[in-house]
Amino acid sequence: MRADVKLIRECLKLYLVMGSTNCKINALEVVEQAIAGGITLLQLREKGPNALGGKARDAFARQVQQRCRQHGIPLIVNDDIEWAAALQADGVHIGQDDAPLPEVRKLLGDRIIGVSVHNLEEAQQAMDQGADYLGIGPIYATSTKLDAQAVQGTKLIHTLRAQGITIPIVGIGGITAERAGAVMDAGADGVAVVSAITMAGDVTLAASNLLQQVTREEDVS
Ligand code: TZP
Ligand code: MG
Repeated sequence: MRADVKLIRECLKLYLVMGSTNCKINALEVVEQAIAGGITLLQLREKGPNALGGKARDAFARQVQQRCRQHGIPLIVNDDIEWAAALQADGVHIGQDDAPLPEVRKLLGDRIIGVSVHNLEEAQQAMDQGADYLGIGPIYATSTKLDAQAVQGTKLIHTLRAQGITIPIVGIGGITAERAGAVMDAGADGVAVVSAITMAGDVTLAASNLLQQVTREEDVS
């Protein structure tokens, strides 16, 4: 059975995207400390120079998965659909240059499929094809993804909501605790971050500060 939309919205609140090369300290320690701080979803994005490959990548993923499972946090794999299937990950996140969504759906069945989109047409298509959520970014300047597209602020999220894109949305790119509120106010269900958590001096505190910002409204209502 496909994951419930409400559940996906909950999971997207504080979405940690990370790989071993994004961390200052041991990556598994980052995972543990981020979980302690309250992350709600984790994407393994093991790419770029010095990224792990082969057996080392598998072993790392299994260790991350074990920690996620222990705490009921779904694990999403970036790009690599076969790897996601082999790991029995909870889902995959694909970009516009990856395999087409209908093909990915065939391979992964009911697992979570997130799609990066950069305009209304891409968003509409992903929604029509049954994406579970949309990733929008970079919202702010980022030095984590070197080939990121132009910074777009929160405008596209506002536009997508105004144009009837109703499925869950997560913003990504340069998001910090100070900026998270603006992303939520634009209509996102959550924020996806790399460096604000992985490079923090206190990973647990950084995650819990972010979580506080994305659950702000719930506290007052
Ligand atoms: N996609 C768009 S921006 C980005 C990705 C993977 C990197 C975000 O990293 P950071 O450190 O949160 O700016
Ligand atoms: Mg990709």
